Amino acid sequence: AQTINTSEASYSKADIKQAIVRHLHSTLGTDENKADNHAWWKATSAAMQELVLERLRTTQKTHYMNDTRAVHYFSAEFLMGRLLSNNMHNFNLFETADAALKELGVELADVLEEEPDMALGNGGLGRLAACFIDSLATMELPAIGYGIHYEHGLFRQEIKNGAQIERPDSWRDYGNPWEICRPESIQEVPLFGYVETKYGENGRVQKEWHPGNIVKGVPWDIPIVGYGAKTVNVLRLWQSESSDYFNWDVFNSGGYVDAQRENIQAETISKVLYPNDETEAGKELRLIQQYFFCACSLKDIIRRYKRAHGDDWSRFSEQVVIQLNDTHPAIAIPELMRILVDRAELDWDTAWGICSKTFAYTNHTLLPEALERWPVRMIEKILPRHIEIIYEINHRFLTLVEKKWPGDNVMKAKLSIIEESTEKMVRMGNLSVIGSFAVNGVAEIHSKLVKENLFPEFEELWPGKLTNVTNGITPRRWLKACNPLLSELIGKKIGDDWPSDLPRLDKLSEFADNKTFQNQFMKVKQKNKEALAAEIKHQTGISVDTKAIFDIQIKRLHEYKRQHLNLLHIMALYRRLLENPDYDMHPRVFIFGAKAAPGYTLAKDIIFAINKVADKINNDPRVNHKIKVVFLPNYRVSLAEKMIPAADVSQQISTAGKEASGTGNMKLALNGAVTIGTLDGANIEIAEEVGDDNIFIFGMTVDEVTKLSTKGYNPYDIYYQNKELKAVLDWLDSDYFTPGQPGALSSLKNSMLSGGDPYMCLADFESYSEANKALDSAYRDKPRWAKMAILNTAKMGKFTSDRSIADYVERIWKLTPCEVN
Ligand code: 26Q
Repeated sequence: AQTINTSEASYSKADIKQAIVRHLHSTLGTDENKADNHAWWKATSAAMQELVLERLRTTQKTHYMNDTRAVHYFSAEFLMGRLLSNNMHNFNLFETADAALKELGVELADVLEEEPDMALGNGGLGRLAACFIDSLATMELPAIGYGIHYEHGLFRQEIKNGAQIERPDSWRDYGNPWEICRPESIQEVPLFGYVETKYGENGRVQKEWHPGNIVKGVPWDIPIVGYGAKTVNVLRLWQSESSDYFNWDVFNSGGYVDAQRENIQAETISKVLYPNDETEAGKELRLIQQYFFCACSLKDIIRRYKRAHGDDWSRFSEQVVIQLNDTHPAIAIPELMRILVDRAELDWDTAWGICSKTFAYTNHTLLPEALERWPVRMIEKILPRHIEIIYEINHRFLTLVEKKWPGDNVMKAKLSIIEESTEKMVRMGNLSVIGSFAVNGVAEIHSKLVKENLFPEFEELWPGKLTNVTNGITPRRWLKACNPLLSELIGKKIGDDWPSDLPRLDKLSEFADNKTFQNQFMKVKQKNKEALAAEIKHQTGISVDTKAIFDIQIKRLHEYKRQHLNLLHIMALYRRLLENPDYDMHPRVFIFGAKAAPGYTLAKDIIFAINKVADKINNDPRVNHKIKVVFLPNYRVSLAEKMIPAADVSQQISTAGKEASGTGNMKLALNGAVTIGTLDGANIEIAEEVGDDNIFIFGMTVDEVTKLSTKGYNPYDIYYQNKELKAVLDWLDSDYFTPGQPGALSSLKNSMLSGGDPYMCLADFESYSEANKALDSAYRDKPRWAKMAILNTAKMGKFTSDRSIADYVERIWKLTPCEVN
């Protein structure tokens, strides 16, 4: 029997069987005959968790004994997905568990399907956090993730008559076998109230915040198992609860009913994840969420630091680095200042010295509508002491600006943390840059634009502070676990070390022209396509031809990502086929997965349009089944794991300059999909790795987009020039796709004409159409396509999140690994 490579925690097949059955009996109170798949899942998870917790204890002891410097990854989102299969792979117990369950008459694959996704994130930013904590544990780096224990993760999407319906996500309804509640580490968080100014003996001004409410933060720990299961770190998620003792005062003074009302409020804080990917909503509860988890996490960090160093703050920033995942946790900066100045009674300069050596900030967007700004009035009400501290930080910063650019008030207005609009606003991006020792973008082009367009003056003020760390993905989840057939084939060819050393995949390059290997590689792809075809049939009832090109666009629905450009092209192909039934194209299945923010009307209209066009095309015998269009509902991590291995083509078609990085592009290429994409985000670096022959690049560059906007872009020029495009857009105004409802798709047309086509779909259409033709003929040349697909897998070494983490460690965090034995 197979055993794992850690000494203390080791299971044979017989051990696993025994442990699973033991949990069926004594944890779940059932037995082998009564158990359904859900019970088997719970028992199997509980059996794995025994090993996980063993390694967790060892890791924590080791970190404590070595008093290690650690990174604290602050993120409002962790999009973890399912954990059982990954934990098994990390312990090298997947095959053993599979065999053990078989002997019990149970299919592991069915058991894995029982696990609900942990969908505590919107998309790229949340999934990046999940990949990063996977790499941190794998690389044996001391690290902890801090976030929010949302009761409801990202909404579940249903499609009714083509339109998106949101339903609540209840990932914990039947319990979560991985999380551990830690009541001994509960924290209290003050909110609202007022600030009292006191004068000490030495004339020192003392500020005391009298909160109007105190809420409790209850920590839940999710163990994060590294590959090989040596280090097990934790993800600590805070759940809000009302703080009974505080409300006793109100209770005793006769405010019983009001006290009850406060209690309801407290529990609301961690109730639900905001689904507004890439838009700044400005809601009070969102700010409270952000402060809540930052305050809990900082107290937790300080408690741990004090245990080792007492009241000596001088070593704090040597031991603690806090990475801010976008500006969502930026309120942690004034919160740490408050603790140091008001509580520890350090002088401002000492406190600021510590604070500004502790934080580092990652920017994930240039879109103006996504840059967080909070009304001063709102912060004043919820966090009355923090607004004072923010003003003080700003005052001292503007003194520095005055020294650098004397008399330049335009510069001051631009760099100020406070935006002096009618409604004064706090700019969280500026606060984050000022309060951090390092700032990074997430792909080369994005970081360049952060330096040149978003924060050029900060670059002048603090040369070297702004830098780049290109994103990455964990190959454990995004190849080994999700694509077992390809993983096995790769293993046979180049050995089994690639999951923790992804650049080794380059060894596959020498077989890219090898007929046998090409056949094996494409046979795996074919099998994966058959599995996805079955899933499509099951989910939607649509039959697809698995010999067709599987063309996949999976990501949040947003205009800048241009799902509607993809749709325009599909409609153009459809027209070509109607006009000429012999139109020469390889059959193609266009597959979409996307959630729209519930309040983003046009995004929802695009989902509706995709579904309506799909209905029409899929049921039109005249197109001879050359095109099928599939919208798979409820796109999420576990669905991505089924779609990605089956992709021939990866659609990465954002307007140049708008997609900070993208990470789905990396996952698809790693699994042998060929990209059709713009020179945007990480696509540029993917193109550099695979070479121009193995990717289909189209459209305007960032510079060309800028030039066209400056010159003045008029979509009508293109509309009247391109007959096909005009016909396709006009089609949207008819009732062809929505019988009896003319105009049901008009909002889409309007956005691209009278709306000014803000993301320049029409400008890139022709180039996109040509790239698609090139792709189509490449696919028909079987050896050529096989070579391209192989090279896409082979050349993805750079995009392992292990490399991203190594970059952070070397350039920002300065951590050393801590071996756990
Ligand atoms: C902000 C305010 C209020 C409510 C919600 C939000 C909010 C939530 C999520 C704003 C933005 C997000 C998520 C952003 C995101 O996922 N950005 C993506 O980050 C990826 C990882 O770096 C990049 O690859 C993508 O290019 C970028 O779009």
